[in-house]
Amino acid sequence: MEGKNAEETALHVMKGIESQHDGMSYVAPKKFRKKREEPIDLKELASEVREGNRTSLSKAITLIESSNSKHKELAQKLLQELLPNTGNSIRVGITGIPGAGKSTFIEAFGTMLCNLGKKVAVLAIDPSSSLSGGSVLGDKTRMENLSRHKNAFVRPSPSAGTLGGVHKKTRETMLLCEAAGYEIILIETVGVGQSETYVRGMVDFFLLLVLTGAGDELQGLKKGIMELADGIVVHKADGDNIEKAKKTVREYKQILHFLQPSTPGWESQSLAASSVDQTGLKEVWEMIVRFEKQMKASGYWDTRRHEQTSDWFYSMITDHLIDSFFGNQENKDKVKMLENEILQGKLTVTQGLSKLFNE
Ligand SMILES: Nc1nc2c(ncn2[C@@H]2O[C@H](COP(=O)(O)OP(=O)(O)OP(=O)(O)O)[C@@H](O)[C@H]2O)c(=O)[nH]1
Ligand SMILES: [Mg+2]
Repeated sequence: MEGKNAEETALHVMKGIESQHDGMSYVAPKKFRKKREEPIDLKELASEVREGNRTSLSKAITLIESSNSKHKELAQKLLQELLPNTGNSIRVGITGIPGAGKSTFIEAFGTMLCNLGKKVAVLAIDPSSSLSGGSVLGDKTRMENLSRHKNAFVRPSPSAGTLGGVHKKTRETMLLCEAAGYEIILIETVGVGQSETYVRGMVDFFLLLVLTGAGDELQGLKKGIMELADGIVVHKADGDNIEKAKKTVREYKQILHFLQPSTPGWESQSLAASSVDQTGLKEVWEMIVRFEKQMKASGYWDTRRHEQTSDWFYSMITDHLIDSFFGNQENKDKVKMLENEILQGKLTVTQGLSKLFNE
């Protein structure tokens, strides 16, 4: 509901009375609202986005996030208009378990980059938000300084939808931010489930934040995630934790040596940093710059981006086919019926499939 209102406010001019309260009865404000939709001038909106107007950028993102079919169509036209202005950023994904300090890191790292004169946009993918009502950037307070910086743009994650849907919107939001001149896009994602794979599929550099004392865990669970990372930051390397962090960095270095690199031609690095003490942040940036240089020189930068766009297209085709198949009641009924026959042992699964598609 909240999201919807925000959407309306950003896209329409609301006319009328907010609420009426005469002390005796309360009249729902909606009845009195006459929605007047201001026609959106796409060319104008596009040029404002290109000029880096933040209000217009927010408006454009709201359009992208809208599920209204008219908005969807407009959003795609806007994106098409802006496509020539996209692609000129370094896209960095940042992951780590809850509490690893991702938001705090982005605030400190982003502020440092902004102070270097870079334009930084922060986005988030939060698969849990639609379930728990929480949001990666819901605790926006931690990014208060960064959001106030003139070179920064902080956008909380869309609050609803499947992970697939959120990831699609984040990609398009990223393109809009590029068109608005943002040179570095930081995407925060919680280190659980599928979201890392999604984010790996849309960024150039993938950064994993870990904590000290990971020891045994290194052998098991995290291998998959570690193989997605181009850099591993042992975070909160401050106070009593500094020595332990150095030791953990050495451990990660040894392990990374044996793992498949996430990016061909790049040996994934490990280093220590503290967002509280603001140490190691410059080194993280230098690592990313080195990565960009090497990958552009080898040609892999463009290769990966092309692959990512193709993968995106194919995954959208799959999503579309699934949606249109299950969106059809006749298909749903037939599936249910065949499922029952399968469960009763009358049909094999393969036979059920053949019957479904009349093959
Ligand atoms: N000592 C120390 N504490 C830190 C540092 N960075 C973050 N923290 C603390 O770690 C806690 C978690 O920080 P967040 O930035 O919210 O972590 P997160 O990874 O974004 O968490 P989720 O969004 O819930 O996944 C907070 O209490 C921070 O104050 C750091 O560099 N040093
Ligand atoms: Mg966070």
